[in-house]
Amino acid sequence: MAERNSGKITVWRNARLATLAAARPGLGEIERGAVVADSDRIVFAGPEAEAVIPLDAEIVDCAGRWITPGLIDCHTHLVHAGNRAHEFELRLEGATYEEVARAGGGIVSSVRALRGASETELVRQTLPRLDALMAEGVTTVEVKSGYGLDRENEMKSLRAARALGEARPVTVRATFLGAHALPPEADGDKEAYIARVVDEMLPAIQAAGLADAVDGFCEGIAFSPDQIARVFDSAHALGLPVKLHADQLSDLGGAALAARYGALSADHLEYTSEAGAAAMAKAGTVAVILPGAYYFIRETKKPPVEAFRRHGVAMAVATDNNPGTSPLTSLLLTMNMAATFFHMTVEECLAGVTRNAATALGLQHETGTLEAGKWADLAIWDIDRPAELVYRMGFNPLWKRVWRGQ
Ligand code: DI6
Ligand code: FE
Repeated sequence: MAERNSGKITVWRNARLATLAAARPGLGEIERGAVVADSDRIVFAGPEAEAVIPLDAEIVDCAGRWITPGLIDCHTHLVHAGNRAHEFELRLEGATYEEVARAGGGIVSSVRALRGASETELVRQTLPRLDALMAEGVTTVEVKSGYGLDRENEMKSLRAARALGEARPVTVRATFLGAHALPPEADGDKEAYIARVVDEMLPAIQAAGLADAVDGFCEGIAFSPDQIARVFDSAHALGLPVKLHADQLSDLGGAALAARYGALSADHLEYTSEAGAAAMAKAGTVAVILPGAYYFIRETKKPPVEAFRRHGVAMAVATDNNPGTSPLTSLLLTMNMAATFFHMTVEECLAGVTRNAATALGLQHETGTLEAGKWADLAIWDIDRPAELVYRMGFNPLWKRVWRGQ
């Protein structure tokens, strides 16, 4: 902290804190608490009686409201064009997600729409979704590519993701998901497409500084563990961390594959085995639970939350916002689903959209808890107890959102 420019001091006082600090039990609750920020960083979060408050500080009286860390949506496909309401109607008539995908709908129809949209148009269509997340206290959001599926359009998607962070006061982490689906022009040749991901797309994206991580979709309808391993090998060679859509529709050993590569996270995980959970625990790979997709495709197999607990795997919770399987832009509702469907506790849900979500993005030293040294990313809520954030459905009690002290 020696390097810090001492700037504007802001104090949020007369508050109750859920710090989510790992060293404290439970939610790390502090009654009569205060948060002090110097410019964009927290310098104190604790009992108000212990806070050092300079005379010229800006004071915000929170009148007993609760402060949590700003929320983090650590898995989204927020940048996409158009929507798939028509496909939804087909599914209501009985078609399954896999049937729609095999019949040329699904992800590929979103690829056509994205290729037809300019970067400006993509940003324009995405901002309302980002605004909906931010209105519920989101201060960090991960955004994947994966609807471009060629170099030019994947780079356009990632530039659009970066542009979101310029257009709004929010931290954006961009993830390259070239290995998401096979584009129509690949004519069924997955090997040749993976070679393009590795030889053409990844190096260009890395050179342009457009990606913070690399993701893949390991699934029968997408790519095999061997194909994903090739993508991960080159990601690592370029110094990029990896994540994986693993075991969503079947168990191909995706969780263990992610763990083998020291992945930041493995996501979905409905079909993950006990061995997969154990491997993730050993690697410190975060389990990202995505109840929106589970709900929307009417999955019945639940992720092995109990095994994750037993093995000590950190769990995050995210919207998976995407046009095909999770057109969801509420992290509060997502927590309610995680609790109701998967029996995650209030503490697990809240840690899942703060501390553990930060770890799933490699940002655990910057955000995700109310602790000195972290960015001053706060959500201030008009509630009497933190459980209300998980309990309600379709109600937003956010009072103020603070991103990097503002
Ligand atoms: N798993 C999903 O649920 C989404 N992508 C993925 O890898 C689906 C994306 C889509 O259908 O557009
Ligand atoms: Fe996803």
